[in-house]
Amino acid sequence: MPITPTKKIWMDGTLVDWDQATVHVLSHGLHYGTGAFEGIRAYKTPRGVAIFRLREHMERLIRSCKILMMDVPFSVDQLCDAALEIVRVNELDNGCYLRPLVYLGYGEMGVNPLPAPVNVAIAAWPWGAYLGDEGLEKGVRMKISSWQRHGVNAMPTAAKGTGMYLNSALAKVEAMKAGYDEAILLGPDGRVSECTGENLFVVRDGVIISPPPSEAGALPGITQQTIVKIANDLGYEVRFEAMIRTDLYLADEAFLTGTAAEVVPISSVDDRVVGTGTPGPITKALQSIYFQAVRGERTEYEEWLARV
Ligand code: PPE
Repeated sequence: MPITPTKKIWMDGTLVDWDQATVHVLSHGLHYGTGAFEGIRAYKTPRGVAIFRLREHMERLIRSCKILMMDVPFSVDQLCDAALEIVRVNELDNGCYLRPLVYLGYGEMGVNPLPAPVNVAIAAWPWGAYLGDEGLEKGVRMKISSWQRHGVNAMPTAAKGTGMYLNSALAKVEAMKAGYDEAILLGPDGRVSECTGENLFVVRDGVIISPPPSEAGALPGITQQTIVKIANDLGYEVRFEAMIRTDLYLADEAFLTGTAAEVVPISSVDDRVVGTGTPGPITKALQSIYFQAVRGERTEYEEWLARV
């Protein structure tokens, strides 16, 4: 998806012009994937633009960096302030996607990451529906990938590490080239893990189920947690439970969740139609409340919004 340039990018504490926000080609992160990132969305609300679950995202970024032993020279508060500032100075009043990135910079070569400088950047730009407007509305066609999600001792799946996305990119390309919208990855034990940039849920007999992130080797999703809260508030039973691919084929409903993707119905998995093949009632209810929450139309979820 193309990037729409905005005016400024926050880099290590200063605002840099969009076109000047460059790094040296010998930056460590470019060679070895040594970095961690976040994806955050801000939405237009009746009381101005607000960033959704900002603090939770910045806290996860710091946790990712702890796992990867990168000392971030900024606090969660400073990162949150920087994110608010970048939305403000770029006048992104209609909402945007934010991309905080911690990466090992220029000055050291060789795999040992410890001596390399830790750099931080936050960019923001308007970004449309990640899996398309039609996907949001009608659902997406999924394919189980022949690529396996990392085992938890191959890659730290609780971290949103930049290099880990090679695995996602391979799965995404395979699925797209085969004519599908998105891939579902299984872990080394054959259980369902997650998608290339989203967590996954199924609905069966009125119960909402998602693979438990630690066991499934999936990123603990903030949207996943958001959906759990909304579903509980609606009175649904939600379980974190391991699942296998046929659980997807036999689900009444299925959907995926992620900050970029938002809440997207799944219409089929490996050409097996899920439910009726159109978004089911529970998926639609959760999706609609999610959009109301991010857009500041639900007072009970106000605390999730950081006003710019
Ligand atoms: N799993 C993966 C692998 C993942 O990348 C994401 C977010 C999630 C689950 C959902 O997490 P959360 O956003 O906290 O609900 N993927 C981000 C990056 C997407 C991209 O293409 O870049 C995102 O959604 O911003």
